[in-house]
Amino acid sequence: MRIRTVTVTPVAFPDPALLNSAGVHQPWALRAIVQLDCGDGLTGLGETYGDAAHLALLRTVAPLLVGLDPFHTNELTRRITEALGAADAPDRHGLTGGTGPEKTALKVLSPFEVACLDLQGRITGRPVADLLGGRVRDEVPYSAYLFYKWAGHPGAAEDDWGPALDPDGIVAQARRMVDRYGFGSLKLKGGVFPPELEIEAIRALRAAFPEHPLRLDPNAAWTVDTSRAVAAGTEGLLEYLEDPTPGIPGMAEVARDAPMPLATNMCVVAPADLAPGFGAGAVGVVLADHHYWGGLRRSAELAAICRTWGVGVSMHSNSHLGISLAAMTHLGAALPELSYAADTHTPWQLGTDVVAEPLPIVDGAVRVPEGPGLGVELDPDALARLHEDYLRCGIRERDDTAYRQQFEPDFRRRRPRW
Ligand code: GKR
Ligand code: MG
Repeated sequence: MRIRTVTVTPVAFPDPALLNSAGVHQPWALRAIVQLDCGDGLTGLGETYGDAAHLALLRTVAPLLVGLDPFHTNELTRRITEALGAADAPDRHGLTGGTGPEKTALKVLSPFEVACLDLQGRITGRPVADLLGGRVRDEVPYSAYLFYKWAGHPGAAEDDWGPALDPDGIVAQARRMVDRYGFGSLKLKGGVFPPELEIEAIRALRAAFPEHPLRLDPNAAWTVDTSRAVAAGTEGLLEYLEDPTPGIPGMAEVARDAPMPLATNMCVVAPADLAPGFGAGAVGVVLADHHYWGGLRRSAELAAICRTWGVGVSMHSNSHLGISLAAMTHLGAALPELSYAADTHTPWQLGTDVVAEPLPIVDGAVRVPEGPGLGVELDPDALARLHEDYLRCGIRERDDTAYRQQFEPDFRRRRPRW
């Protein structure tokens, strides 16, 4: 069984005006869909970022994978890392930390590794979770991902979720997320308003949802001193505080007397960060993300390293579609170390997807598919439509800062800001 064709298709899907420390989400989010075709109706699926520089690297390596045995992921890795050499494709938004050739190669590897695992599952008739050591849970819990947001994109109609610009708006958004999807924990994307206002929102969430674990993630918008003050001011309210301040040294300073663990998807984001980050005691939780940790098996390795260091594991997400949700769910099912509900942007995609039957979120969790591979099928018409949207939307790179500056020319991305 060999890979005969490799297809990389950029897609775009509507994204609401969600605010963060970098700016605001553009009207379209980009992804790339990878298909590895082995003939005989066997196609493996992967999903990754769709930004132009990343897409160019995916396209550079794609032809080199023809002829590869989908079970030989070591050879897959060798071909990709050799071909990329010192290539680097930094993200403009910086919301997943620094970059470099190692992280870039792992980002490029990821969707192909996932697609190989999907193929392996389809060939052997086993779900991907089985290829990762077998499920330790039948359902993977996800948390509601709350965002401050504008009512709609400027110049467009108000979207289905409406505005959320104060504690009442955030509580209303949370109520709707919990009613609709049954989420059992809540994460607020902060770094948008001065920290006192975000603490108020956390207090309002606590009052409205006394039993729900809460998290706050300002994406490194605060100085060490501000982070310390917020950590002290939210004592007893948060299960973790995520990336309050930039960099390992700053995080380590905050962690020293924070009453809750600090979590990260910004300062420990590549293998080279593990020893310095853990050695400095900078984080108590890593948000694994298979999209930049090199795929599902390497994310499982990351979780094992976290276990060795006594560091907890959660899961990070950016705007994504149903192939990624399926991959995250199989990974989450097979990770004994997953100690927190995973993040997902799924509700913000408003039902748009490239898979025929997206996995539903019920009672705050996704049931692990029983079928072979990832357990989701591509909808070719939807793929074609979303590719057309990509061609038409004019966006080729995620840039939350530049988009926000179109409406607030004085807006600057500053980390830290407060
Ligand atoms: O979607 O705006 C967003 C988030 O801020 C995302 O880009 C972050 O990478 O979800 C992420 C996080 O936890 O930092
Ligand atoms: Mg984060």
